[in-house]
Amino acid sequence: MNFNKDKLLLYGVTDRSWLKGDTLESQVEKAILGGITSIQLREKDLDHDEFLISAKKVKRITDQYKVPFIINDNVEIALEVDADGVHIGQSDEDIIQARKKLGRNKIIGVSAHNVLEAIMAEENGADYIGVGAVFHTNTKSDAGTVSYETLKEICNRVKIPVVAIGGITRKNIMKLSGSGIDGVAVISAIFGEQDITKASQEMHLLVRKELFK
Ligand code: TZP
Ligand code: MG
Repeated sequence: MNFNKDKLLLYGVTDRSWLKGDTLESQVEKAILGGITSIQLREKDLDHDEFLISAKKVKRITDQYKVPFIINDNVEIALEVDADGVHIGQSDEDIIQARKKLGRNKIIGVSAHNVLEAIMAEENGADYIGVGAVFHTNTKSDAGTVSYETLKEICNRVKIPVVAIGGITRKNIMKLSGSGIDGVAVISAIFGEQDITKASQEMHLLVRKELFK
């Protein structure tokens, strides 16, 4: 996988609670057609075998469109399906262990909520950092909020790419302009929409406009 920061521009994160009778892989395809540049499979309620089945189905789509495929919080699943990488939470041990298991060629993303966590993640070998929640979100009940100032400082202090996450919509994305982020990660503003392709298309145009002006 030819991964670089451009692939983080519009990072879709899946959520089964928005399926409404559709399949996850079909939703992912719709989001890709609209312009998401990476996808993270986030499965919070599946056991190992179910997660594996889901990952294989989604990977068929991401392979077809050559979109980077990241697994949330599960190095074993990432290895089993040969995903492009993993996204993990706050544990230094995790990053180092994950790197040992995945090797140099896989992507490791790490969540950070402050400057120190971001610097530590970079030192421990993360490839990118996810910072949030930058706005209020109903998607993750335990997500604390990170201020614009902190987001900006993180972007200044680390060399690896930074994506913002949490409550980002087409209406508030412009508030992230000038922070230095490389992209945004989004669940509900894409997968919670009636027309997923249209939502990601509009979001893609807005991210480009707001982040690079
Ligand atoms: N981590 C911090 S906020 C969040 C995660 C996974 C939820 C993002 O979802 P939404 O719907 O884009 O606010
Ligand atoms: Mg930076």
